Formats: sequence, C-alpha cells, structure tokens
Amino acid sequence: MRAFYFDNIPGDQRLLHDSGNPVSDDILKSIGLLHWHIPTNQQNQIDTVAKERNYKNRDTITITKQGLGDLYEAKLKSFFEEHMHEDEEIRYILEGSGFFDVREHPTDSWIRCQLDAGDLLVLPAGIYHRFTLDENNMIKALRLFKDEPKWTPINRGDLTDVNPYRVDYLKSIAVN
Ligand code: KMT
Ligand code: NI
Repeated sequence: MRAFYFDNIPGDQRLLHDSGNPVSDDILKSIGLLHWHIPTNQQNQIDTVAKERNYKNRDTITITKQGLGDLYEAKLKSFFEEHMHEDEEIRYILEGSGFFDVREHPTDSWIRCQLDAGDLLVLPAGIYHRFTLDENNMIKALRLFKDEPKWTPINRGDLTDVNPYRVDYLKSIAVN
C-alpha cells in the first residue's frame, strides 16, 4: 500500500491526485490506521490476522458496473461522501485496485491510500474517510467483521462530530 497527500485539485476522483508528498507509516499509525500486505496466494495468513483480531465473519464485495448493476452510480457516489462508521472497516483486496482517502488529524488533510491485490487495511471506528475506484474501474475485496456488519455510513456533519464513536476515536489517537 502506498500513501500520499491528496493534491486537492478538482477533477476526476479516479485519477491518482498525488501531491508528490508521501505519508510515512508513523503518520498512518498516529491516526490509527493498520495495514499489511499478504500475497493473495497466502490467504491462510488472513485467517491468522482474523483470529488474532477476533474477526469472525466475512463476505466478498465486487465493485464493477456488472457486479453492482443498477446500484453502481449511487454506490460509488455514497462511497465517496466523507463518512465514518461505528466499527472498524476492514478490507482485503483480492483483485483490482482503488483508493481509500482518510483524514489526517489534526490537519484535516486528505491522505490517499492506494490499494492493490494483497493489501489489507483496517480503518478504525470513527475515522473520517471515503473510497473511490481508480481508472481500472474494478475492485474485489474481502470485508471482515466481528459480529454484525455495521457498515451504515454516517456522513460528516456537526452531529457526527459529537458521535460517541468519533469522540472515542479522537481520544484514542490523542498524544498523552
Ligand atoms: C465502504 O464502506 O466505503 C466500502 O465498502 C468501500 C468499498 S470496499 C473496497
Ligand atoms: Ni466507509
């Protein structure tokens, strides 16, 4: 996984938008992001991580025009609205590629995470983020979750800023 600051230049969200400024692992860690690379022919290692982190369930999502049918445009639009969840968002990329943009704290800068097959990303509950396909227009990912999937996106706004999961997230990344 490669991470860099988003260039904030208006235009097609599927383009790279690389500002030329890379983001270090320490910065990713400081906002609670976890990531691993597990080659797709070694998926038993996914089971190990899932066991360690208590991810009991999983399913597969394929984001293509074919895979999503009539929902395609609406789904892509909602994935790219800035939002948070009340649980971790865990994605293992099986095929294709895409971008997860996450908000740095406290700068509020967008960090673009470029994911390819074999990348495993854990976004903590409460982090503001968004997702887009890239120009390949195809991603197939494993979604892991603890119990019930809590994937309802909660879009950013004044009320979301005081959501208990958001408040807990900010506490969890605060430097003591
Ligand atoms: C989400 O919740 O934003 C997503 O599931 C994005 C697509 S998963 C590659
Ligand atoms: Ni999300």
